[in-house]
Amino acid sequence: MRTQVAIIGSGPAGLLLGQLLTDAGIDNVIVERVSQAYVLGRIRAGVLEDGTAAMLDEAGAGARMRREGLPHAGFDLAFDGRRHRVDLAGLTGGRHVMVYGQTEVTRDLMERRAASGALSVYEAANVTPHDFDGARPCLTYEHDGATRRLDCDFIAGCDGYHGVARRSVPAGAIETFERVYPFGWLGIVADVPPVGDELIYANHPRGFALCSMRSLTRSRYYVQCSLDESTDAWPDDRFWDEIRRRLPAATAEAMTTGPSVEKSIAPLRSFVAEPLRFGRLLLAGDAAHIVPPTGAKGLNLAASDIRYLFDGLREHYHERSDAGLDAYSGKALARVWKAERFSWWMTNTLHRFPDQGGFGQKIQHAELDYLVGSRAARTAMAENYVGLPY
Ligand code: RFL
Ligand code: PHB
Repeated sequence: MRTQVAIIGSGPAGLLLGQLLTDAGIDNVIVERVSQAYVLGRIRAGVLEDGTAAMLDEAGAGARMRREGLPHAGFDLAFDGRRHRVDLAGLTGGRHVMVYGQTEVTRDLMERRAASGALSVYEAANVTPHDFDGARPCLTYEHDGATRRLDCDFIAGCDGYHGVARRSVPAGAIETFERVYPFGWLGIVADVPPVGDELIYANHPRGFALCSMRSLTRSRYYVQCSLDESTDAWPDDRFWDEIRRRLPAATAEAMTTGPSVEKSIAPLRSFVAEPLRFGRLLLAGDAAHIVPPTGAKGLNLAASDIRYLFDGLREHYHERSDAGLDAYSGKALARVWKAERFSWWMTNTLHRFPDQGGFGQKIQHAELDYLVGSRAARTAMAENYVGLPY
């Protein structure tokens, strides 16, 4: 089989790239390790920058998000028993974020792809990129008991942090940067109305807590936990008691609790691999970089990578220019590093660190106090949260 762009991974990065290419008349095939149902079962991101939302529109997959998504004009910071609003719209000239789950983004993109007739191969085992340092790369994989070969012009590695694309690059050609945080997030989904109209990010001596949502009837809540925790040790009652202890009293009292429909623990990590291009293999999204979820940037960075990568591929095929592809890695990484900085800063500002000590806590408190008291500080936070320009 032959295509122009072979895409590894059917997450948001791969699906978005695939749709933009299909709409531009550039042939592509998505090859995914797990089943479509498995991809749709993963509960992940919830906050879209306006630029990400605009890319879903551009890919013809934005209609349901515009109908059912919740535009948010601000969020609250909670500490010392009080809540303080960060007026995103007021601080950024009217910009909003869109609260709409990654599961729904993925579903909308999959439906759009199915309608446009482009091919996706699910449950492909042993996907392996070959010869991307030459002019004729290909992928091999196993599907339905047979080994298949997909010849292509380019391979897009959109296969997430644990994928095969980054690992196929010779060690000497890639440099990685990493910070692992000494805690994780224990998250639940429950079919109860969210405690507030907007998200609440809480700093508390017992650890960070986040009140988010998926809809007006479905809440998404997180608490910072240690890395050796297991969800077995967290029956719903314990979770609800813990999150309420970390919130201002009036907020805790207003919280509606109920049985969780999902519960999981995610470790927190910052990671960047450089560069993003190795001949005809191009990395995008979590395959190339990870941020801790505190700044809500992971999915949004996948989208901004795809913005630059799609523009580069379109120029290659339609304008016979490789300028965009040559600039891809540098442009994408410049934006990635700013989101890495912001996510690291939000994580440092809001979590309890085991080795923080009295000095660290005083500095953290001063940072929060400065944010509450300074419009300039809040503006810097707000412009990063709604998303830096592409
Ligand atoms: P994905 O979504 O991981 O998709 C990669 C796909 O590649 C497949 N794959 C392979 N396919 C073929 N062969 C192989 N060898 C393969 N190996 C892997 C996988 O099965 C998968 O389908 O990467 P992508 O597309 O780059 O998208 C990135 C986002 O998923 C991720 O950054 C976000 O979920 C991060 N994130 C958040 N991002 C935000 O922008 N806003 C948020 O509010 C937000 N909250 C979160 C998050 C991530 C979380 N977790 C669980 C890590 C909250 C959490 C708790
Ligand atoms: C979520 O709703 O899952 C969510 C929201 C904001 C974050 C991280 C996760 O910063």
